[in-house]
Amino acid sequence: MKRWINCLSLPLCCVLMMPAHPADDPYFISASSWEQPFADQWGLHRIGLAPEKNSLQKLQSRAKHNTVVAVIDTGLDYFHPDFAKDNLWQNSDEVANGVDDDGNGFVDDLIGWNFVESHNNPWDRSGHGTHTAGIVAAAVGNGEGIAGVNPRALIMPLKVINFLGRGNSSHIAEAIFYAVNNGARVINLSLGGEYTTRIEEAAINYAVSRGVVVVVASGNTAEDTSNYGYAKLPSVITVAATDAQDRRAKFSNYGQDINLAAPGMEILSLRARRTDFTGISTPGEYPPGGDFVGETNRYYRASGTSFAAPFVTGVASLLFSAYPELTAEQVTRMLLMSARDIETPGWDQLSGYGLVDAAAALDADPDYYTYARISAITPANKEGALVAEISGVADSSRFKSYTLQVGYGAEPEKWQTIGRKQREGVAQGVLGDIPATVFNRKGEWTVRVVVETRGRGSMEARGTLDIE
Ligand SMILES: [Ca+2]
Ligand SMILES: [Ca+2]
Ligand SMILES: [Ca+2]
Ligand SMILES: [Ca+2]
Repeated sequence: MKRWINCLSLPLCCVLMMPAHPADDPYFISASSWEQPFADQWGLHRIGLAPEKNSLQKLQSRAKHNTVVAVIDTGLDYFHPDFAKDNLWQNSDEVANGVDDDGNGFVDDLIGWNFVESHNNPWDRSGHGTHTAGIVAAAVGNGEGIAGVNPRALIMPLKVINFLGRGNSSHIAEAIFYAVNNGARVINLSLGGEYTTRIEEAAINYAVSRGVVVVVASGNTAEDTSNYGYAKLPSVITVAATDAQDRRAKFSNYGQDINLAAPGMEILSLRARRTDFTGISTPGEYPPGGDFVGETNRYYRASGTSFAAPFVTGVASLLFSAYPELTAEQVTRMLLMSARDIETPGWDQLSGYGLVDAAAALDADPDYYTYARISAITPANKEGALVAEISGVADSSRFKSYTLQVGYGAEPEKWQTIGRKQREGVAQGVLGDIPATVFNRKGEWTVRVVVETRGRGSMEARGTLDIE
């Protein structure tokens, strides 16, 4: 089956001039380089790695250990001037001698693998993989270009997508197995497609069973993720895209599978030599070179959930680099529970638990969780009465109680509590029934579950239904 990359191009809007500052990574503090009305690295700033109060330096200095991050994509321009050799994974058990020294099934796999052409050079001829990798691990404080999220990330480039933006599922599965077996702790999959094959699902299950965090892009077709590739798999972290106002990007896929959101509009990162990948997704209307940035054209701006996922990948790897003893489950909890709530209160279908926050994630309690979700509202007949059966999640490591409430309209001013406080959590299942008689007006109603915790406040989630 075919897969493609999750990017698209968007026109720029208006102009805002900001004063230029001298700095180590010039784009980290500059703005309007392509006449956009926001900072050049706005995405990094919005996830808590900002120039103010040296937050980038303070937070990144907590990363003291290397973390291997597999970027399963179009490859990597590992000679880019803003990509340090120290950030490239090296297979220390392999030498260039035509022999598979470490017996892992790949001859001379010194820095990764090219699954498309079956050789050891994962060079990027499209640019998508280099852009993705740059968000995670562009060199920080080197007087050049941009800053990446985690200066201690080691990028393992695994090339599965060709220069036309196409790849196949067996190569992707092989690359996932390779990543897990060769030390990756985080896998970034900024790839899309309509469904997943058995072999890909097996590969992802293997990665998760081995304690690897798998981060995937939710997709750019503005549709429900239940129809969309890896995004719908329960064991991965599915990432939606936001814009510079912390709103969900219009193209970003949504649904029950969304776990987190991250910046994904007009993201500045590294441009691989001789590449211009936006033209692949928007032929005809795209002027060649229209997304190049900088006098040397070595930087590139692009939009898509492809570039939201690597922010989450970067923060996941930053957590491992700060605390290498963490498990994948703990890292996932820290990411979700520390996310900044956006869109409707609590978990929602557009942004999951919210916008990833590097600063809050680093200080999160690895063992704390509170999950609140409404996954379905179904009419049912119980003991002769019509009810709305509410399914979802109401669970916490510090669980106290939960209640179901209803209100009229999309954003109710008043809430009516249904039944009594429930003293037992629900990991996934029926939260309760609401008698149909409660819905005494036509129109949209909102149902919410509110989980009360011991000492950590409350968490809510909402669902809506139409009464005709
Ligand atoms: Ca080998
Ligand atoms: Ca060798
Ligand atoms: Ca740099
Ligand atoms: Ca929300």
